[in-house]
Amino acid sequence: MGQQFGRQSWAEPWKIKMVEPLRMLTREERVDALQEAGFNTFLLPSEAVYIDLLTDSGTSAMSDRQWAGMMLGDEAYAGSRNYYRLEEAVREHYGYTHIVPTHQGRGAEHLLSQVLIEPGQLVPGNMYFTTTRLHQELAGGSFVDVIIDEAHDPASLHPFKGNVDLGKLEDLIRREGAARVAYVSLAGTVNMAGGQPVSMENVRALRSLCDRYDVPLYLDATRMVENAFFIQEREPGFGDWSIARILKSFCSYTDGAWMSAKKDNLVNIGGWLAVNDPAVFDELRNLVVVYEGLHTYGGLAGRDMEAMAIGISEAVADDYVRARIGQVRYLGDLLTDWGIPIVLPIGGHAIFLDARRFYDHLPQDEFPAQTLAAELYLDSGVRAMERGIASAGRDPVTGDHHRPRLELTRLTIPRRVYTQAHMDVVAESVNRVHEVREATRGLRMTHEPKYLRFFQARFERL
Ligand code: PM9
Repeated sequence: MGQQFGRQSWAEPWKIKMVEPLRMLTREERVDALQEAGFNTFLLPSEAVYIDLLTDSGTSAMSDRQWAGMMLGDEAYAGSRNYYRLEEAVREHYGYTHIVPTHQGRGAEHLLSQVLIEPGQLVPGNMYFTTTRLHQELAGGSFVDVIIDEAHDPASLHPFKGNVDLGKLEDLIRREGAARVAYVSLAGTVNMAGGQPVSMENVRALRSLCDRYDVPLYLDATRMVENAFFIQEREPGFGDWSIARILKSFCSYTDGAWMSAKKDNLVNIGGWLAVNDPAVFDELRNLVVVYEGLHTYGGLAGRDMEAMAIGISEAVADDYVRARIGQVRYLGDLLTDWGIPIVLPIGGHAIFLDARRFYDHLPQDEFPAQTLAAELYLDSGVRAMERGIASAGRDPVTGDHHRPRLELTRLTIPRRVYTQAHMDVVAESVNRVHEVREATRGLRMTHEPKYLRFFQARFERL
């Protein structure tokens, strides 16, 4: 009893109004389904999955307000009122002047890369992301990693492992010349590092450095709300700031942002680009009509933009963000207590299992993280995602595998979808797979697509 004093639990600031039944296949059925899917969890039909932790992208539960908003869709081809609502919501919460809707994040990445990058230019950033880097490369650019070294160490407890190493960036600019740098590509939080945040101090210093060399600074705002939570929690001086205030203040140091609204903005589909420079906006607004749709819908229905506008303001509520990250931590704390190796500190959207330490007998070429995702599915029907050598792809110049230091399997928590009891079931499954780890064999890739191979690659058991 005594231990209960001083304890302060979080609870979701919502209750459940509608449910979707889940079904669990038998082990024999799962063996067949995984074989059919070539040991790639992306190729499993969702009906063969019990608890789906593949991604937090487009998998959120919308609120009753968002569903009501869907009925207010203005499906006019041009000038839908929902576009103006979206514009207003982005201006209010992210603070940028000009907004272009896109069908999802990579649509925005495509347009921004085409507009900002000249062939041969460099794009330094705080760790690569799969689709972001590919669009930078397709536009003729080369990504250069300038994140702090601690980000590549799963055990480092640095509170802001997403920070840019300003020394590395300045050396690059001096060595190559500022004209060769298209822009700095900053993500908050950093997905591939384990959902790790960037501090306000770092973005401020980055802004001054970029100003000194006249280099633009653009933000991947996909999980920036979650980044704001870590600033509030960890950075001196921000404890009594609201998430909304931190978010807007952070964005004010950047020239613009791209967004996969399928994450922080709590919708099943959607994205946007937002910039302050009218000349860049003009080019983006012109290009969007080629690839996405008219500049007032960008590939979305009016109802999608309405749901997004509502999601943007729901997502910055302090109690929502606290419960969101509280749930991720609940799962991570269970696993840590049981001695399972995960990326620390626990990040914003997922628990990243450290597959290198989990399967320390498997070399990286035998895809330990892919193997772990497959084993978890076999054990319990829980679906996870590989974030290691398969996701990293190949160097476009040498053709060799990129070999990231981080070889991770991601248990990604959709927003407002699963309960604490689901987290218990997931943790128990990870523990069972961990107990038999020494007898587990790795995988061999049998089919390798050219772009973003992790989505559609096939594997077989060695
Ligand atoms: N992220 C994820 O599961 C979706 C598919 S995996 C490629 O983590 C960032 C930081 C992302 C992201 C997608 C995108 C692309 C950009 N930046 O999926 O095109 O995490 O909406 O966004 C996924 P879209």
